[in-house]
Amino acid sequence: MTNNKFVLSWIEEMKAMTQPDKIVWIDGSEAQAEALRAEACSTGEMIKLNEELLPNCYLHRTAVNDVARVEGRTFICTSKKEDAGNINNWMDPKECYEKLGKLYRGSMKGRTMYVIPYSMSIVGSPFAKYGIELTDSIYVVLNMLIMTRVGNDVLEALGDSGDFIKGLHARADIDEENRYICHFPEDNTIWSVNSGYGGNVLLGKKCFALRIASYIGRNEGWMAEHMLILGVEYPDGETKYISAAFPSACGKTNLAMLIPPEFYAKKGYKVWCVGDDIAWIRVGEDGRLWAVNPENGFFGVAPGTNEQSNPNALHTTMKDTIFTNVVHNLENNTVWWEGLDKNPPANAIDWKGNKWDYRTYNKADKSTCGAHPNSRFTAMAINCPCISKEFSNPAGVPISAIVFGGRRAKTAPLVYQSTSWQNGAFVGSIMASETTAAAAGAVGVVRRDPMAMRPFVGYDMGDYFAHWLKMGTIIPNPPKIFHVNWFRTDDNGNFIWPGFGDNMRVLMWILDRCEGKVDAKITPIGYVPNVEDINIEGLEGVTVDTIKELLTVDKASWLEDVENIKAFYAQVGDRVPQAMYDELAALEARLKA
Ligand code: GTP
Ligand code: SPV
Ligand code: MN
Repeated sequence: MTNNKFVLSWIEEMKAMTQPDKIVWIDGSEAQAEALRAEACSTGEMIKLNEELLPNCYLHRTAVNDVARVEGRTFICTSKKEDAGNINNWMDPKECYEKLGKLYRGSMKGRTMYVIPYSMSIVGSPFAKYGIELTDSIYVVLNMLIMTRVGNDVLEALGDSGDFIKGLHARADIDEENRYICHFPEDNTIWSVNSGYGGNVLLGKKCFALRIASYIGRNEGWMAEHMLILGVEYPDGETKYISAAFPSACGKTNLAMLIPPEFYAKKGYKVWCVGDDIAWIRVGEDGRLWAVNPENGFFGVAPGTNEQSNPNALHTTMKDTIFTNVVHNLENNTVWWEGLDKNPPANAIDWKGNKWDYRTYNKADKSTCGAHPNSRFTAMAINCPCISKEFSNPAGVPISAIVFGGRRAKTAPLVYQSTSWQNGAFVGSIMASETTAAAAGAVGVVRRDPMAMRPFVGYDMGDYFAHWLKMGTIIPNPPKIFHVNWFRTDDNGNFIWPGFGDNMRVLMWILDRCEGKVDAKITPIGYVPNVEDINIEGLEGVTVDTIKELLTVDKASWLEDVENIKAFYAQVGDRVPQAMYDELAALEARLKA
């Protein structure tokens, strides 16, 4: 496969520790993938779905205790604790290697170790970074084949170099008490053990493309962000690109694939998806920021995905897809999840593998769901009806606007614009959002989630803020920075803004602002639209008064937020840049004026 001595000696070392019966190199061929699918079906690890209705689609169920990322068990192992910072969990690298070494020892006895050479971004492109994941899970292999670019060409591109990310994953006993997701940014190494779930085990994704890449990007002068990338094509054919950072399960996939409301569609506007979760961003030769999506597929939230909310995502999953923890519809051997349609199958198996009677479903009690709230689909980007023609462009796309957003029932207005790059970085740093089922733990609790990166920064959060500020000084022509909130609720807890495709109405205000085509009102938090500038043509139930309500900036609740931000900055610690404190003080002063 390769003569690369860095690769071979590392694999020998990992083999000696985990003791697999055999080693299989993944070459990226369809024949090998097909054989692995067949093997996974023969052991029950995967279930083949209806070939006519869902060609080449499979269902997988994880262990009941293993359904989401585990932030409490995720560690950044730098030699100095302060380099990981206060927001991350830290373990001494030596101690961590020893501790996990014991868990890995002999864990692959009787099993096969798969060697997955993969690339984040187009193989051979200037943006590309390579990794090798060793795993004893066929499910991981098949997911990585969709989510990344896998195969021999990666080994060829790597050549004799030792510049690759060494990922080791072992299922071991899927023991929650001994589950660890550990990153060694100084060694380009990731060790994951005792999980079989998504972000814990598809090591190219959060572990590499965000945690390790953010560390590399800080050292090299670029950014790895938890952002979607989309293009808005105007009737004259010109396309403008937006990247947006929302926390997990807060709407990136949905926004990235949105269908324009009829008002815009009729005029010839189109929206194209470049990426739905991760962006690697650099300063281009023209002085603008350029972004690529380093992934090759989507690991998207299933519940709530339907013909109305996100038809593009739904159509993407109609072939070549792996579904995880959704309902198995035994009537026609397909899948179902809450919010797919109003016809739950009568004869069905729930995500835990038990017979499921939809009549027992009670919206208020998540434990009665047929699909897990964090059930997901793994689907190929090229199967997406609205995939951008720039998806595979190694140069990426130029970014006109950066958008931050969270899930806030109150406080944050529908949209506002920062007043400068520095102020925009501050707006990102004070982001907050209600927690979701994407990570283990309580759901619906507001927490600060700077730039939607709280779980994903591979170094000190204060240094990360400083990196954002520094980027501002090296981008001659920076994008404008905005903040949105689709999730404001009324007194009954209902979302006020219709969201989904109608979010385009807000994107158009944002793009108009970038071109200086529309005025705005200055408030203590930044620029807010004049009410009449959010287009509501054809929107049922939304009036100018609704928009007015969505755009209100309530000083009292913002002042409460300021206190919360102060506490959060104190928690981040002494590396929070002075400029962020200056921005915070200025915000407080404006709110009190
Ligand atoms: P990760 O893959 O976890 O990083 O999440 P994501 O940000 O891609 O989230 P996704 O787009 O899958 O959205 C998750 C949830 O948010 C789903 O339940 C959606 O139905 C809901 N959602 C997305 N967009 C909107 C919106 O505009 N309004 C409302 N009310 N809900 C939305
Ligand atoms: C997220 O939680 O932000 C995800 C899903 O995108 S996972 O890959 O599991 O992290
Ligand atoms: Mn994500």
